[in-house]
Formats: sequence, structure tokens, C-alpha cells
Amino acid sequence: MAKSAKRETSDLLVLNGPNLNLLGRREPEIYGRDSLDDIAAAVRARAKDFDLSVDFRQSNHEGELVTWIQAARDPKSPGVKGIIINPGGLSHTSVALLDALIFTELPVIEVHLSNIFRRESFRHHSFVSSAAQGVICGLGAQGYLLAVDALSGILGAKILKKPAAAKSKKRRA
Ligand code: CA2
Repeated sequence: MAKSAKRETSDLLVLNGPNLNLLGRREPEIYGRDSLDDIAAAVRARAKDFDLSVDFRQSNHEGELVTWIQAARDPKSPGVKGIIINPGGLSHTSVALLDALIFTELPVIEVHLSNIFRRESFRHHSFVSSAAQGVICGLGAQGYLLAVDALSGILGAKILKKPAAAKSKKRRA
């Protein structure tokens, strides 16, 4: 393959489903005050601690999310090592997202800002969960950071720098 045709890919693909672009603007009592851009910046910073790069995306369209997930396994763009996904409302409806995630054979962590089990019963089931190695819900934006920690552990990523919390704990010991 010619050098110029080689596509750069990130280590972690972080996907966000419908309406998550509205974060920080409505319903802060459920979803917190952080915007999606705030969360993206925090995720990139956390991943950097593990020497991992991040491709952070949001779409209101199921098909677009499926296309992005499929591309993560494209042999022409190898490099995606794991997926973090908050499928939004599609969690509770989308077999297509489930199928696409299974197809990638990549480790997947599913994240929800809110505790879906304390909410309406239709939110208690997520189709995506059966493709996920782990599911984090109810911890707000911190859930995304915990998902980065979990994936870095799963991937055995070379830890160049430890997260600040771990560093200060070590200093106290
Ligand atoms: O808790 C989560 O992260 C959810 O995935 C969020 C989805 C919801 O349908 C899931 O059941 C749980 C909703 C995302 C909508 O986000 C908004 C943010 C601000 C204002 C309005 C919607």
C-alpha cells in the first residue's frame, strides 16, 4: 500500500448516540452539567495517561454509528483497539448496533451517564450490553473515564504516566 493511502486511526473509538449532543443544555439533574465537548476533552486527557489516542464521535443516526463501528474493523485501517459506547436511546432498541459491535470482535465498554435501572422500565434493557465486556452506568461523565481505565487494563496498554489520583496515592504511601 502506498504510504499516502494509509489511514491514521486512533486506539480508542468513543461513540455517542442520539441526543447526547444536547448534554449540558437540558436535564442536568439527570445527565450532569458537562457538555459532550467537556467529556471528550476529559476522555482524551485520561487516555493520554495510558498513551492511548482517542477518536470521539457523536451521531443522531443509527446507520452512521453502524458504519463507524464497521470501519473500526476495516483491515485497511487497523489500529482501533477498543470501543467505548454510550448508545443513548438506541441502547434500548438497536439490534443493528449489537450486530455491528459483535462483528468488530473488539473489547467494548458500554457507558450510561444516568443509572438506567433507577429510571423507566423500558431503559432497563440494553441490546448493546451483550456485546460489551463491561457496562458502567449512573456515574455521570466519570463513567467514560472509568471506561478508559478499564480498556487500558484490558489492552494491557503500556502505562507511561499513571493517572493523577494513582500518583498522589503512591506518594502518600
Ligand atoms: O444515561 C445515559 O447516558 C443514556 O444513554 C442517555 C440517553 C437515554 O435514552 C438512555 O436511556 C440513557 C438519552 C440521551 C439524551 O441526552 C440528553 C441530554 C441532555 C438533554 C436531553 C437529552
